[in-house]
Amino acid sequence: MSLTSILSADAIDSAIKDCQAPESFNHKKFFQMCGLAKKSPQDIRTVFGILDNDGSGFIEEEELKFFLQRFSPGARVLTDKETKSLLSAADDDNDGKIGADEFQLMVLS
Ligand SMILES: [Ca+2]
Ligand SMILES: [Ca+2]
Repeated sequence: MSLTSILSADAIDSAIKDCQAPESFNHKKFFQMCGLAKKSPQDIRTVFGILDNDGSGFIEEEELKFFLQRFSPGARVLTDKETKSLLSAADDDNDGKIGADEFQLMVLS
């Protein structure tokens, strides 16, 4: 399963291009632009599974750093600041990682 089976490659491209400059990543805008915000809960859960690269059931900080590269292999890594702000946007229970439900809430918020 790859992200392009859920999201259009063009939409992913535009979303990645929009945040090419370091510190310009905005998760709300990104999820809108790549089309994820309009997907079904099931699709969002599948995307969560892809972002959880090691299959731990959570997206950890280390995986978040490479968040954009899961969407497009040539994309940049997130800066430490962007990684932390993305984590805190989703991490409602403050355990330092993003669970499937937390991810869903963030994408749909
Ligand atoms: Ca993980
Ligand atoms: Ca959490």
